[in-house]
Amino acid sequence: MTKSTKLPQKVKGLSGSIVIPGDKSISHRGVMFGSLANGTTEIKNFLTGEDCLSTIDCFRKMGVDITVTDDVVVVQGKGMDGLVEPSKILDVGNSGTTTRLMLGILAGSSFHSCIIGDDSIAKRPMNRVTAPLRMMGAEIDGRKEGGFTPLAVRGTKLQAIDYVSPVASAQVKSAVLLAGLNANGTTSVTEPAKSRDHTERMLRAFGCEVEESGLRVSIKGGQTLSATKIVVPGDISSAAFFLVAGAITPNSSITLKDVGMNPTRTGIIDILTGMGADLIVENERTVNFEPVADLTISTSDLKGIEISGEIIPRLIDEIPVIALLASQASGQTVIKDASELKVKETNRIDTVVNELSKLGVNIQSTDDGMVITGSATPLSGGQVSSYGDHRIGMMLAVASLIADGDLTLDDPDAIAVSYPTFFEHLKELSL
Ligand code: SPQ
Repeated sequence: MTKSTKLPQKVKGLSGSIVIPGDKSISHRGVMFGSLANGTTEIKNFLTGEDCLSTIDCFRKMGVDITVTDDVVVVQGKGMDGLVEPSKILDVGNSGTTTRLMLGILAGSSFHSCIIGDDSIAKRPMNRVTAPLRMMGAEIDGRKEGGFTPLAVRGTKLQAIDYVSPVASAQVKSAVLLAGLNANGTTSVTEPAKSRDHTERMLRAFGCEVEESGLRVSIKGGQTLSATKIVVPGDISSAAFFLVAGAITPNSSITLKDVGMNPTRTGIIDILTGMGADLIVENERTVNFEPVADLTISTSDLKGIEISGEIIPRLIDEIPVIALLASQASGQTVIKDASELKVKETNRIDTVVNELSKLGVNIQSTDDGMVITGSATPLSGGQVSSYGDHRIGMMLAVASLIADGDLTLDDPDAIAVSYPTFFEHLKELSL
């Protein structure tokens, strides 16, 4: 493990183009659904970040033959009843998506399994998933009244539920829908706002019927999945770091290719546009079941904005880098309704406010977000930390491009969770 690294020094500008690596959410789901399908699923442009490799490792432990050749993954599906009891503990590493979606699959399996993760996973609440699964009859045990890893799952026959989720969370929705696939009857989930819908789209690509009506999604139990070919679009959450870098670094114009533009994920595009960024969206197309485009962003004069309500689930993972963006905008940016940030890899309200304050940003935390007062704030150097959170690490690396002093980042390896080639791409674009 690298303890700390010197971040790049202030650059003259950013120029050129990069292809954004595969989407993390879609890569996880490709392996999971491919494992449950009948036949061989091929996944191209798979994200070989550590989180998705954890998913592969867990499904291999349940008897699935999965090969990885560069960024092409081939999954030999076992069918809905074909997973086997793992003789080893399923280690999800740092990945909340692996933990929560897999719980939905394991709850209705015919075997016993145990899940463990790293120190960050041990602090993340799993009761948001285990509670509805228990309503379906699931037998799940864990620390602190069953809500935290390590977790033990005794697979059992499940009953459908009509679940009204208190949070807009794709992980909750997906876990309940996946459990619903194995349950008697039709399972529905209603969310307070729409979360990312990759599960719904991909289940359909695997031949499943998924009904949607407003914020309610339903699935009939007993359906089977048929293997398919998937091309994973670039991850807009990874692209976000370069979108912000291009907007705030003087003398910059960069193109990001093959970026996923699923409307449940494009809140960052709306915010950049609303703040006045010079952003061009080109070559819009659909790859498989997901929209994709090329994005060109150039140095921009930005103004502060309020970010709240239904847009929050559409940009929840981008908030750390949006806070940095806001520090370079004129006026105030207020981020509200984002208390979900507290249960991510770190408490992202605290970690963003701590680290940006160290660099001289005028930023205050609130109960459900933060307030940033910008105006091309000059950033100082110093010692900062990712706290083991990939998105905090990458946000700080983007800050280093415009910082006046040298920045040293503690725990930089966390970045490999979602963007193993991040520093290479940064170097490629730097003038
Ligand atoms: O997988 P993990 O650790 O939960 O990753 C994060 C991230 O920043 O990469 C969140 F910390 O992304 C989640 C995202 O916030 C991935 C995800 C998904 O693939 O379904 C959904 C979102 O979480 P949630 O809790 O809102 O459903």
